[in-house]
Amino acid sequence: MLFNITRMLNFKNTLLIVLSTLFLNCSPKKMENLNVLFISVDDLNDWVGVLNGHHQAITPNLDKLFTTGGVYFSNAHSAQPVCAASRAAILSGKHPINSGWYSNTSKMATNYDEVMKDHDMLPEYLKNNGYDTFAVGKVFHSGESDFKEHTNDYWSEFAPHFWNNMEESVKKTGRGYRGYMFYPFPKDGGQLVRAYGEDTINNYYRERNRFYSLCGGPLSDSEIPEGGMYDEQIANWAIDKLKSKRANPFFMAVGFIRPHVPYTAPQKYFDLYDRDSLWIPTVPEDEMKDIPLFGKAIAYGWTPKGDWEDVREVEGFRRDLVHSYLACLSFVDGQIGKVINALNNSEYKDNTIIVLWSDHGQHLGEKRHYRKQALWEEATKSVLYFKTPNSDTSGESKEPVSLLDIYPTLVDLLGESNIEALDGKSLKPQIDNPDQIVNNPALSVWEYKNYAVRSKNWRYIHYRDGSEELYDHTKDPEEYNNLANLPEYKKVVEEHKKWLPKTEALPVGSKEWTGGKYDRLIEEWERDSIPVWLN
Ligand SMILES: [Ca+2]
Ligand SMILES: [Ca+2]
Repeated sequence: MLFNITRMLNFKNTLLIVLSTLFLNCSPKKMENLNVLFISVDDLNDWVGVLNGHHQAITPNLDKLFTTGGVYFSNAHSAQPVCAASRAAILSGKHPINSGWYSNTSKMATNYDEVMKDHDMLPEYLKNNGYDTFAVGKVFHSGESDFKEHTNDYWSEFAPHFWNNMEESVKKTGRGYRGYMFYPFPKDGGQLVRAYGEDTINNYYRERNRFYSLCGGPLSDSEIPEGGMYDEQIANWAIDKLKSKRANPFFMAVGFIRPHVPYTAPQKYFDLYDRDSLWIPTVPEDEMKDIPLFGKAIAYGWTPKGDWEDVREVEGFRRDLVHSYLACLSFVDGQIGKVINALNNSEYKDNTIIVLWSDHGQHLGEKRHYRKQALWEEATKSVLYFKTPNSDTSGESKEPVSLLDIYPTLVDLLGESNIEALDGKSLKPQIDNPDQIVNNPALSVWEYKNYAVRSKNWRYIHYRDGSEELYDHTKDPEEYNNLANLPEYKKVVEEHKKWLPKTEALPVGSKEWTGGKYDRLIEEWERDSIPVWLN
């Protein structure tokens, strides 16, 4: 009897071994057990020391990270230069032209299954491959998810929204601006509140809640939430996680919120700079003369008289904004430094991939425009950095790349090749050799059917009314001179036109295109007159 049982067990074991061998042979290659530290920074443009967008920027932690191993991409561009759509593109791996997830994202969830049918969101993909996945801060636009039904498919654990427990005194200055995650506002609400007065702001806010968020200033200790700035709390949560022992590899998304407007940070970061000697980006007097009407409508912005005009009318406002943005940058650089130091002091130091990205850039008055939401260099250009323990190359890749490439790159670095469903391309060739030539321009879209194609040396813009811009980055990195209508550049325009999409998804939730805010603004200008400052 005993003999028989042993024989049966042996048979069962043999069967199991045969079956599992068969199974292993059929299954894809096992993912490498590397951890991933996935850091995002909201609205960070190239005013990072090593990227040289502003020569006075103080960002020692980012500079050190970018220049001591790994590859930074100095020509990386957002698929759609606004928070929610850019992040949805990065995390889904789908370009807005294929998902329909453009700037109006309230309906994004309605075609989720259609967009995601062949694949998972990045954290979900890793979770399904044995990873512990963590999120803290602004990863998707709303934090851990913009798709509430799917949140638990993405994350093993996500941090609480620290801003939910905001003190009344901190709430008071912001007047209900969007998500509380962007608080605190400056003491009296900011420069536009001062300029227009409380009543105007409160009345106007009902229609246009982005009105007064364009502001900045230092915060004293009493104006900062009790647990610290939200980015400090985000860094602390991530640092705690890095101290824990894990059986599984982890993917940790750490989403910093500054330097998003309002540009506020603790006073000490403002004190790093001499306000009066700061370089302010040059805007030529005739800058807008060669910009098509559609571009002018985009430049107009959100405030009552238009961002540029409102900023110009308040004494010292533009200098305040530049100073405040730089202070926010140094502040968030400090938080990033803390997390990187924690990683380097942890047991995960040598088996963790670091990815760092911003969702798009930021205008500080260039093209008479502020914030993002445009197709010029300042808006689409982002920050992107990869470091992997499997490669000891380091340096700068100057090839144009898209933030859409993040998902396929990570999958590739982890040893998988199943990336057909994704719209981006793996950047592993450039990570292995930063001098690798790729010749694959980045395509950005702003709202529906307005495109920028960024090749190595050119930016070509094509608005949905057919008007165009072309800039030669070898001679004109500030994009002052639009060459699109000059006959000698016809060939360059034609070459870049080939990269425009042949088809594009309608904005999700719409059955036909009936025009948008810019079309209506242009109609209004054609009826009355265009603001003088845009001529
Ligand atoms: Ca953003
Ligand atoms: Ca110009």
